Amino acid sequence: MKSILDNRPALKAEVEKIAEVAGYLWQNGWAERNGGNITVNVTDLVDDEVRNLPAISEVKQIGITLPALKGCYFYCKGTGKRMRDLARRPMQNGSVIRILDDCASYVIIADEPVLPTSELPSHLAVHARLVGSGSAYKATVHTHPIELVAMSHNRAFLGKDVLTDILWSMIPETKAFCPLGLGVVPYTLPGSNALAEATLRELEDYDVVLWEKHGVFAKGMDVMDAFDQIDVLSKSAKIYVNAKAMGFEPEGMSQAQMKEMTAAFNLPR
Ligand code: 2HA
Ligand code: ZN
Repeated sequence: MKSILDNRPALKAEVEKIAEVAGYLWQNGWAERNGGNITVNVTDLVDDEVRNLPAISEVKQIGITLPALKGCYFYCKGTGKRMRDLARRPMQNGSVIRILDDCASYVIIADEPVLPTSELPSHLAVHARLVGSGSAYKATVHTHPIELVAMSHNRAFLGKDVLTDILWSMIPETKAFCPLGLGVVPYTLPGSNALAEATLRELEDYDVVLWEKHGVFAKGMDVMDAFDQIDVLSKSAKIYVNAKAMGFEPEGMSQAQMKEMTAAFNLPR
């Protein structure tokens, strides 16, 4: 079957990266059933032929108007689709959409009319903020990492940067590779505008945001970068959980050792 990926190595490589990450999300146990979402801004990877491709869906309303996204193209996981299926067949479990000139609607252009994720408005709102601010970030990932979600059930962890400090102190790499830490959004209905708004606010200060009792939402330069940041935070959470399971409170690196990391790796704080 003909695919938009044929003879477009850059776009094909990007979609293959998305499929690879979808496999990691499933293998990690973070993506039960249709859990989680991936959207990637692929505007820079499409050519004039793609820009002229006809729509293969009717015009769909986004639900919000996002002027920054006029004429942009996104790969989006399909609504109700499973990460474990997307890992093997990305163009049958996701699709490429074009944002129309009214900036409030879109059409699907390839490969099949797979309807995008129900979280499309919140993902696109984040992309609009990124494009509008001239950011090089192109990918957003939402998933359900077990230990991080478990930690969000403890109210004592939900204060500003309480979890950031615990997770950074479990292993030096976490601070180096997730240098902004972990933002927290109090429990909010999935798919709601309120959740999108709160996520946008936290993403001003963080690359990864924990949705209380639900999951994480990350932005990254590409889908692998977003995944890596979630993965290092999850690793720290696993170390914390393992220490607790052995029956003790983990000591954590000292404040002096954390400061030493900041200086040695030239970290923001
Ligand atoms: O799309 O995980 O929170 C599936 C989800 C929504
Ligand atoms: Zn979710």
